[in-house]
Amino acid sequence: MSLTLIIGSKKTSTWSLRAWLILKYFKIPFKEVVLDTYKKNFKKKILKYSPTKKVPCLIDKKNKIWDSLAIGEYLAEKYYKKKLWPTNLKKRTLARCISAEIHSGFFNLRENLSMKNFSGKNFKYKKNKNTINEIKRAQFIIDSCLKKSKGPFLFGKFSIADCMWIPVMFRFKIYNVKVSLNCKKYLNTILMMPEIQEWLIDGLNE
Ligand SMILES: N[C@@H](CCC(=O)N[C@@H](CS)C(=O)NCC(=O)O)C(=O)O
Repeated sequence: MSLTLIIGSKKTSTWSLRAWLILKYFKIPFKEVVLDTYKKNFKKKILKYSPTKKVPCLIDKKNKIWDSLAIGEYLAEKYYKKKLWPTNLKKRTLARCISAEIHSGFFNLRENLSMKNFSGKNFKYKKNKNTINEIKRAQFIIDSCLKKSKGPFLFGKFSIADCMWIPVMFRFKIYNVKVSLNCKKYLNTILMMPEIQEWLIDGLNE
C-alpha cells in the first residue's frame, strides 16, 4: 500500500474528514495515521509529514500533499478512472468552484459554528450578520446543486464536492440550523453512508 494519510481527531477535524472520505468512498487503499492536534508534541510530529504543520497530509512514496483540496486533485489525477469529479465539464467546473469556495472562505461560519464534535448536538452559535449571510450562501449552494442534480449527492453521483461540503452539513446538524427539505434528505443520505458511520464510530471511540 503506497498511500498514507495523516489526519487529526475524528471527533473534530473537518479538513481531515474531507481527504479521508475521498479515499474511503472511492475505495483507494491507504494507511491512516491519526495525530492528536491538541497534544504538546503535535507540531513536532506533524512536521515530519507536513510543512504547514497541519492535517490532513497525504504521503505517496516521495510525494507529500498537504492540503485537503490538493489531496483531492492529486487523487483525481492519479485515479482518473474512478471519476472523482463529475465527468461533464460544466458540472465539473461548478463542482470545482464550490469546492474552492468552501476551502477558501466561510470564515464566520467556520469560526462561529466550529466543529466541537461530529456526534454532538444542540450547540449554540453567535447569530451575527456575517455568519447568517454565510449560512444563507452555503444553503443556496447546496439547495441549488441538489435541485439541479435531483440528488442523492450534489452532482448526482458522489464526488469530491460532497467531501468538501459534508462537514458544513454536520455543522448545520449539530447547531440545529433550519434547512430545506432537500438539505434534510441530503443529510440523511450522508448519515446513512457506511464511510460516515465508520468515521463517527471511530470518533466516539477515540
Ligand atoms: N487548508 C487546509 C486546512 C488544514 C487545517 O486547518 N487543519 C487543522 C485541523 S482540521 C489543523 O491541522 N489544525 C492544527 C493546528 O493548526 O495546530 C486544508 O484544506 O487541508
